Amino acid sequence: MHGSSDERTRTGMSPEALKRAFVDSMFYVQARYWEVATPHDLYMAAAYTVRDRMLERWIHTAETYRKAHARTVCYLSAEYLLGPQLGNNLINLGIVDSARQGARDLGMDLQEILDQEPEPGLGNGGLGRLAACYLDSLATLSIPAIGYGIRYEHGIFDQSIVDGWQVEDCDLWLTNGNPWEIPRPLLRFPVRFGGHTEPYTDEHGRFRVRWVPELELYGMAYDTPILGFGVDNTNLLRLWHATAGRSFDLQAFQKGDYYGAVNAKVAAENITKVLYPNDEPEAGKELRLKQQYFFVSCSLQDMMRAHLQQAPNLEGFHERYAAQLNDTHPSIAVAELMRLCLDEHGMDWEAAWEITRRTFAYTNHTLLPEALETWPVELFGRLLPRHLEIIYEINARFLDELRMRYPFDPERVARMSLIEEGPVRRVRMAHLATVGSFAVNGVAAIHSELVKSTVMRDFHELWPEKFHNVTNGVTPRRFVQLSNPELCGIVTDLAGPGWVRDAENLRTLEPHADDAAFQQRWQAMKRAAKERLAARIREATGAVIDPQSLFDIQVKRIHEYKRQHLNLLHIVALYHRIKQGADSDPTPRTFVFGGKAAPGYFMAKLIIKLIHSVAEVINRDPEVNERLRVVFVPNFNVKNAECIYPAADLSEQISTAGKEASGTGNMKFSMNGALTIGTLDGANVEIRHAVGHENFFLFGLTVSEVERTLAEGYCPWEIYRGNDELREVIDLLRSGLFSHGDPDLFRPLTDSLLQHDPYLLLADYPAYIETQARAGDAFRDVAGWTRMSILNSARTGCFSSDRAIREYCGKIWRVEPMPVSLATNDARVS
Ligand code: Z57
Repeated sequence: MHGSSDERTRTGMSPEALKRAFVDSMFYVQARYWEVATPHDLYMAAAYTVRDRMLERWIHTAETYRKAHARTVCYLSAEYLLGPQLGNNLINLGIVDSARQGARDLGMDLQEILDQEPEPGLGNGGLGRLAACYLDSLATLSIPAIGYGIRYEHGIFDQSIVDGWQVEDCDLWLTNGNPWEIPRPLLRFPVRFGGHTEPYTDEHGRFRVRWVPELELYGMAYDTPILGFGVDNTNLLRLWHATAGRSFDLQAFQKGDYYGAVNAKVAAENITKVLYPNDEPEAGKELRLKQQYFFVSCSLQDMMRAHLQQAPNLEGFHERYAAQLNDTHPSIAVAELMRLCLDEHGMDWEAAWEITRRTFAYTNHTLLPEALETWPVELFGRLLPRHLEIIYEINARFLDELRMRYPFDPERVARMSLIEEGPVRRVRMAHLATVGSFAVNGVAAIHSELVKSTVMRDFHELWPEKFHNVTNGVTPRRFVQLSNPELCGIVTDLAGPGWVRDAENLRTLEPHADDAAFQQRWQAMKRAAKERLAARIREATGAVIDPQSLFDIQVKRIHEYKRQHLNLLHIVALYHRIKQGADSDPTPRTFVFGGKAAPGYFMAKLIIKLIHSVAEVINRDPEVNERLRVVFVPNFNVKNAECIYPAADLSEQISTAGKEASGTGNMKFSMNGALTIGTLDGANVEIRHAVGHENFFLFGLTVSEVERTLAEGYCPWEIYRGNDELREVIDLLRSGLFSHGDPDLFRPLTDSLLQHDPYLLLADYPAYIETQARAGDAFRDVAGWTRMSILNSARTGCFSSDRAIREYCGKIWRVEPMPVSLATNDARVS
């Protein structure tokens, strides 16, 4: 009802209204009464209270978009690393204070309630978290958008540490119920696998193909509302859950093979069981391809259904939708949209291809050759015979074009083919995505240039206008406002609350960088965050760290190219100097590590063991541990991350130049006032440019120097021989000092460094050590450091995901905001 006061509205936002709704939810949703309610019950009641307020916005948003036939962005991603929802939803609704007050009135602590929430970890690392930041910004910018993905029953594994080794435990995020999702049992689409194809002639005498699948299952939708910040727009995240069909296995059922059918049912439901835990994937897992096709097919069918509710045919499909492929994981969509148009909707090839090519855009997130997805033709054809045919046809037409264009260059034509020829023929998914899209983008300026000059070079020469850059971004709602309340308070006092929507307003900090009183407030902010992290680390590991020391932090997936072991070489060098009584960096430091290793990645797991082994020796040694501490935060996830970024003084972004596509943790750190020690890689380049070269600790080879070094026959052994300290450090690792006398434990790591060193740690070692020393010195100049810290926050507003989404909207999607206002909503219930 218009004009109804907040007190009378069922979904009011005052502490009184929230309390009443909370008590109601406790009773009617949780079916609990006060005396027996567990902390988890309190969380659930709070979540349902908040959800009610989201639902009215969500329904109104859906109605507004539908009535306007709004052009809609569909973000297709196999991963969404959302992190806990309750705190973020309170922020985006603007009711944190109300909720805190309401909780207090009822004798509860809001933080304790927030801590109850398990983390929806439906992603591995950067790519999945990026998708989550983009959902936040799409809603905040009032862009009609749907996120499509997979409702994994088990997200990324929980990491625990036993004797210094990573142990994986199954993630159980759904076991206590998920209050944020709405199951849609009636919103189901069939998805087929296997079998064969048959030609036939349709009623118009046209040649057609029929796919006779072996297996049919269903995808069922689970919907999660995604609030915008400070707007009423609330978008949809639709995740698909696999269930068996009624006659689960056509073959088995006809034969009356009941147990065979039961097996098929189990196999069907396995598709959405678990997230593959590799950040840069190992290839060739059949179930992984099934997952990809499964969610893509459901999503495209859903888009078509919605489109055909409002349009007579599919002609305008690409005007209604822009579908973004988040890496190649959903790139089978190109073949699936063709199949749906051709086989299910009777279109001819040219019309289907026109729609397909104008619907998709593709984001590349890596140049690592081992991470570029390809599928063996044999496996592909067995699972998706019709799609393989379609891909062959796309390829045949594409290669004809290429031969016309490059008649004397058959090698180029072979390089560009969708099929890699060789002992095992493979489908190249990046080529499929590029040929089937109207735009291709990289995720940082340097990365986009490398995409054009290396992996996609031939394609860039053919279609230069197709290639773009959109530098990644991160949401300031979660990674500043929610994670760092003190910083939020400082900026809000200067700039007003609007900066959270317009992060460029962080610039209002800049004129205060040298103001003594302001610097004190800034230091108090850092200090509070460091104390929170210290308390959490103590709780999680028992380790005691000193908030006065320089917090030098590297948190990210463990990978050789990210060079956590370069960081370790520096730590061991500092240790070695102290033990030798040599003059050494007098700045007390706490080195913090965190990150998961892919379960099958031996070297990454050995790096985790080495971190713990070095920590054990250093932290126990009274001669050293006043100046150095080393800790590993187990189970790095969004929840832990929120506590870590604000506490950092120094952010380690030390990948080999050319290997990290962008990085996004680098942005979260510098927004929170950490200085970066980093290479000219990924978004580091742009961060350094934005904050000013004098406020960034740069070291290391550039991309072209890396290339040259490798081309000239890089010999790490010679660097080892020529650098006394480096040699002593590596010899210490090989001495058994860090492995209870076992000289072999870390041999795979040291051997790799001395023999090949593919990520050039030794080449970058001297510069890294020297730059670390400068950082240590700079930290002792408190005013100077504080100034640099303030300038890092002040100048990194451009790394807001709002900026990134604006660029996608303008350059790639050509979609406009459609603001939604609840004030005009008649459906609101009193
Ligand atoms: C992933 O997290 C990233 C790339 C991949 O190819 C896969 Br698979 C997973 C990361 C990059 O490594 C980061 O550099 C980048 O910031 C992030 O994706 C988001 O673009």
